[in-house]
Amino acid sequence: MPIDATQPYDDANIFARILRGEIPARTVYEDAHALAFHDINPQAPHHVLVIPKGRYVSWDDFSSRANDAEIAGFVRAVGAVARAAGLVESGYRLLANTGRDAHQEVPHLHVHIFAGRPLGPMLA
Ligand code: DGP
Repeated sequence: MPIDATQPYDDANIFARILRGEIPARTVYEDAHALAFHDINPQAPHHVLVIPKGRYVSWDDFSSRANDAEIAGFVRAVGAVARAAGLVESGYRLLANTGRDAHQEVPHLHVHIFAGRPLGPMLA
């Protein structure tokens, strides 16, 4: 079910539980601002999710409420995850589904990294 991007943060959401170590994930990167792990239902040969450690429902919530250090740290983490996976030369796609029409399902901001094959001109 798609979520409402304006809903309050729910500490029981699945990515909050992964952050707290209550649910396992195939982690590929972690720093002070972000955690990255493989998507459970990969849509490309390489499909990783990067999430901020702060309690943000969506891209809208994050971009309006996070402080500059959190935003810079998260953006740098997304780049670092892609570089560490060796994706820069072949290329990769970033996606942050936000709210109902984008079919955001998990109410904790996540950026998808897709790579590993030609992805075509657009996902929409
Ligand atoms: P979105 O539609 O943008 O909200 O994508 C949510 C993604 O989260 C979807 O590709 C599947 C993934 N996902 C859902 N539950 C879990 C989980 O428990 N573990 C992992 N690793 N990924 C999950």
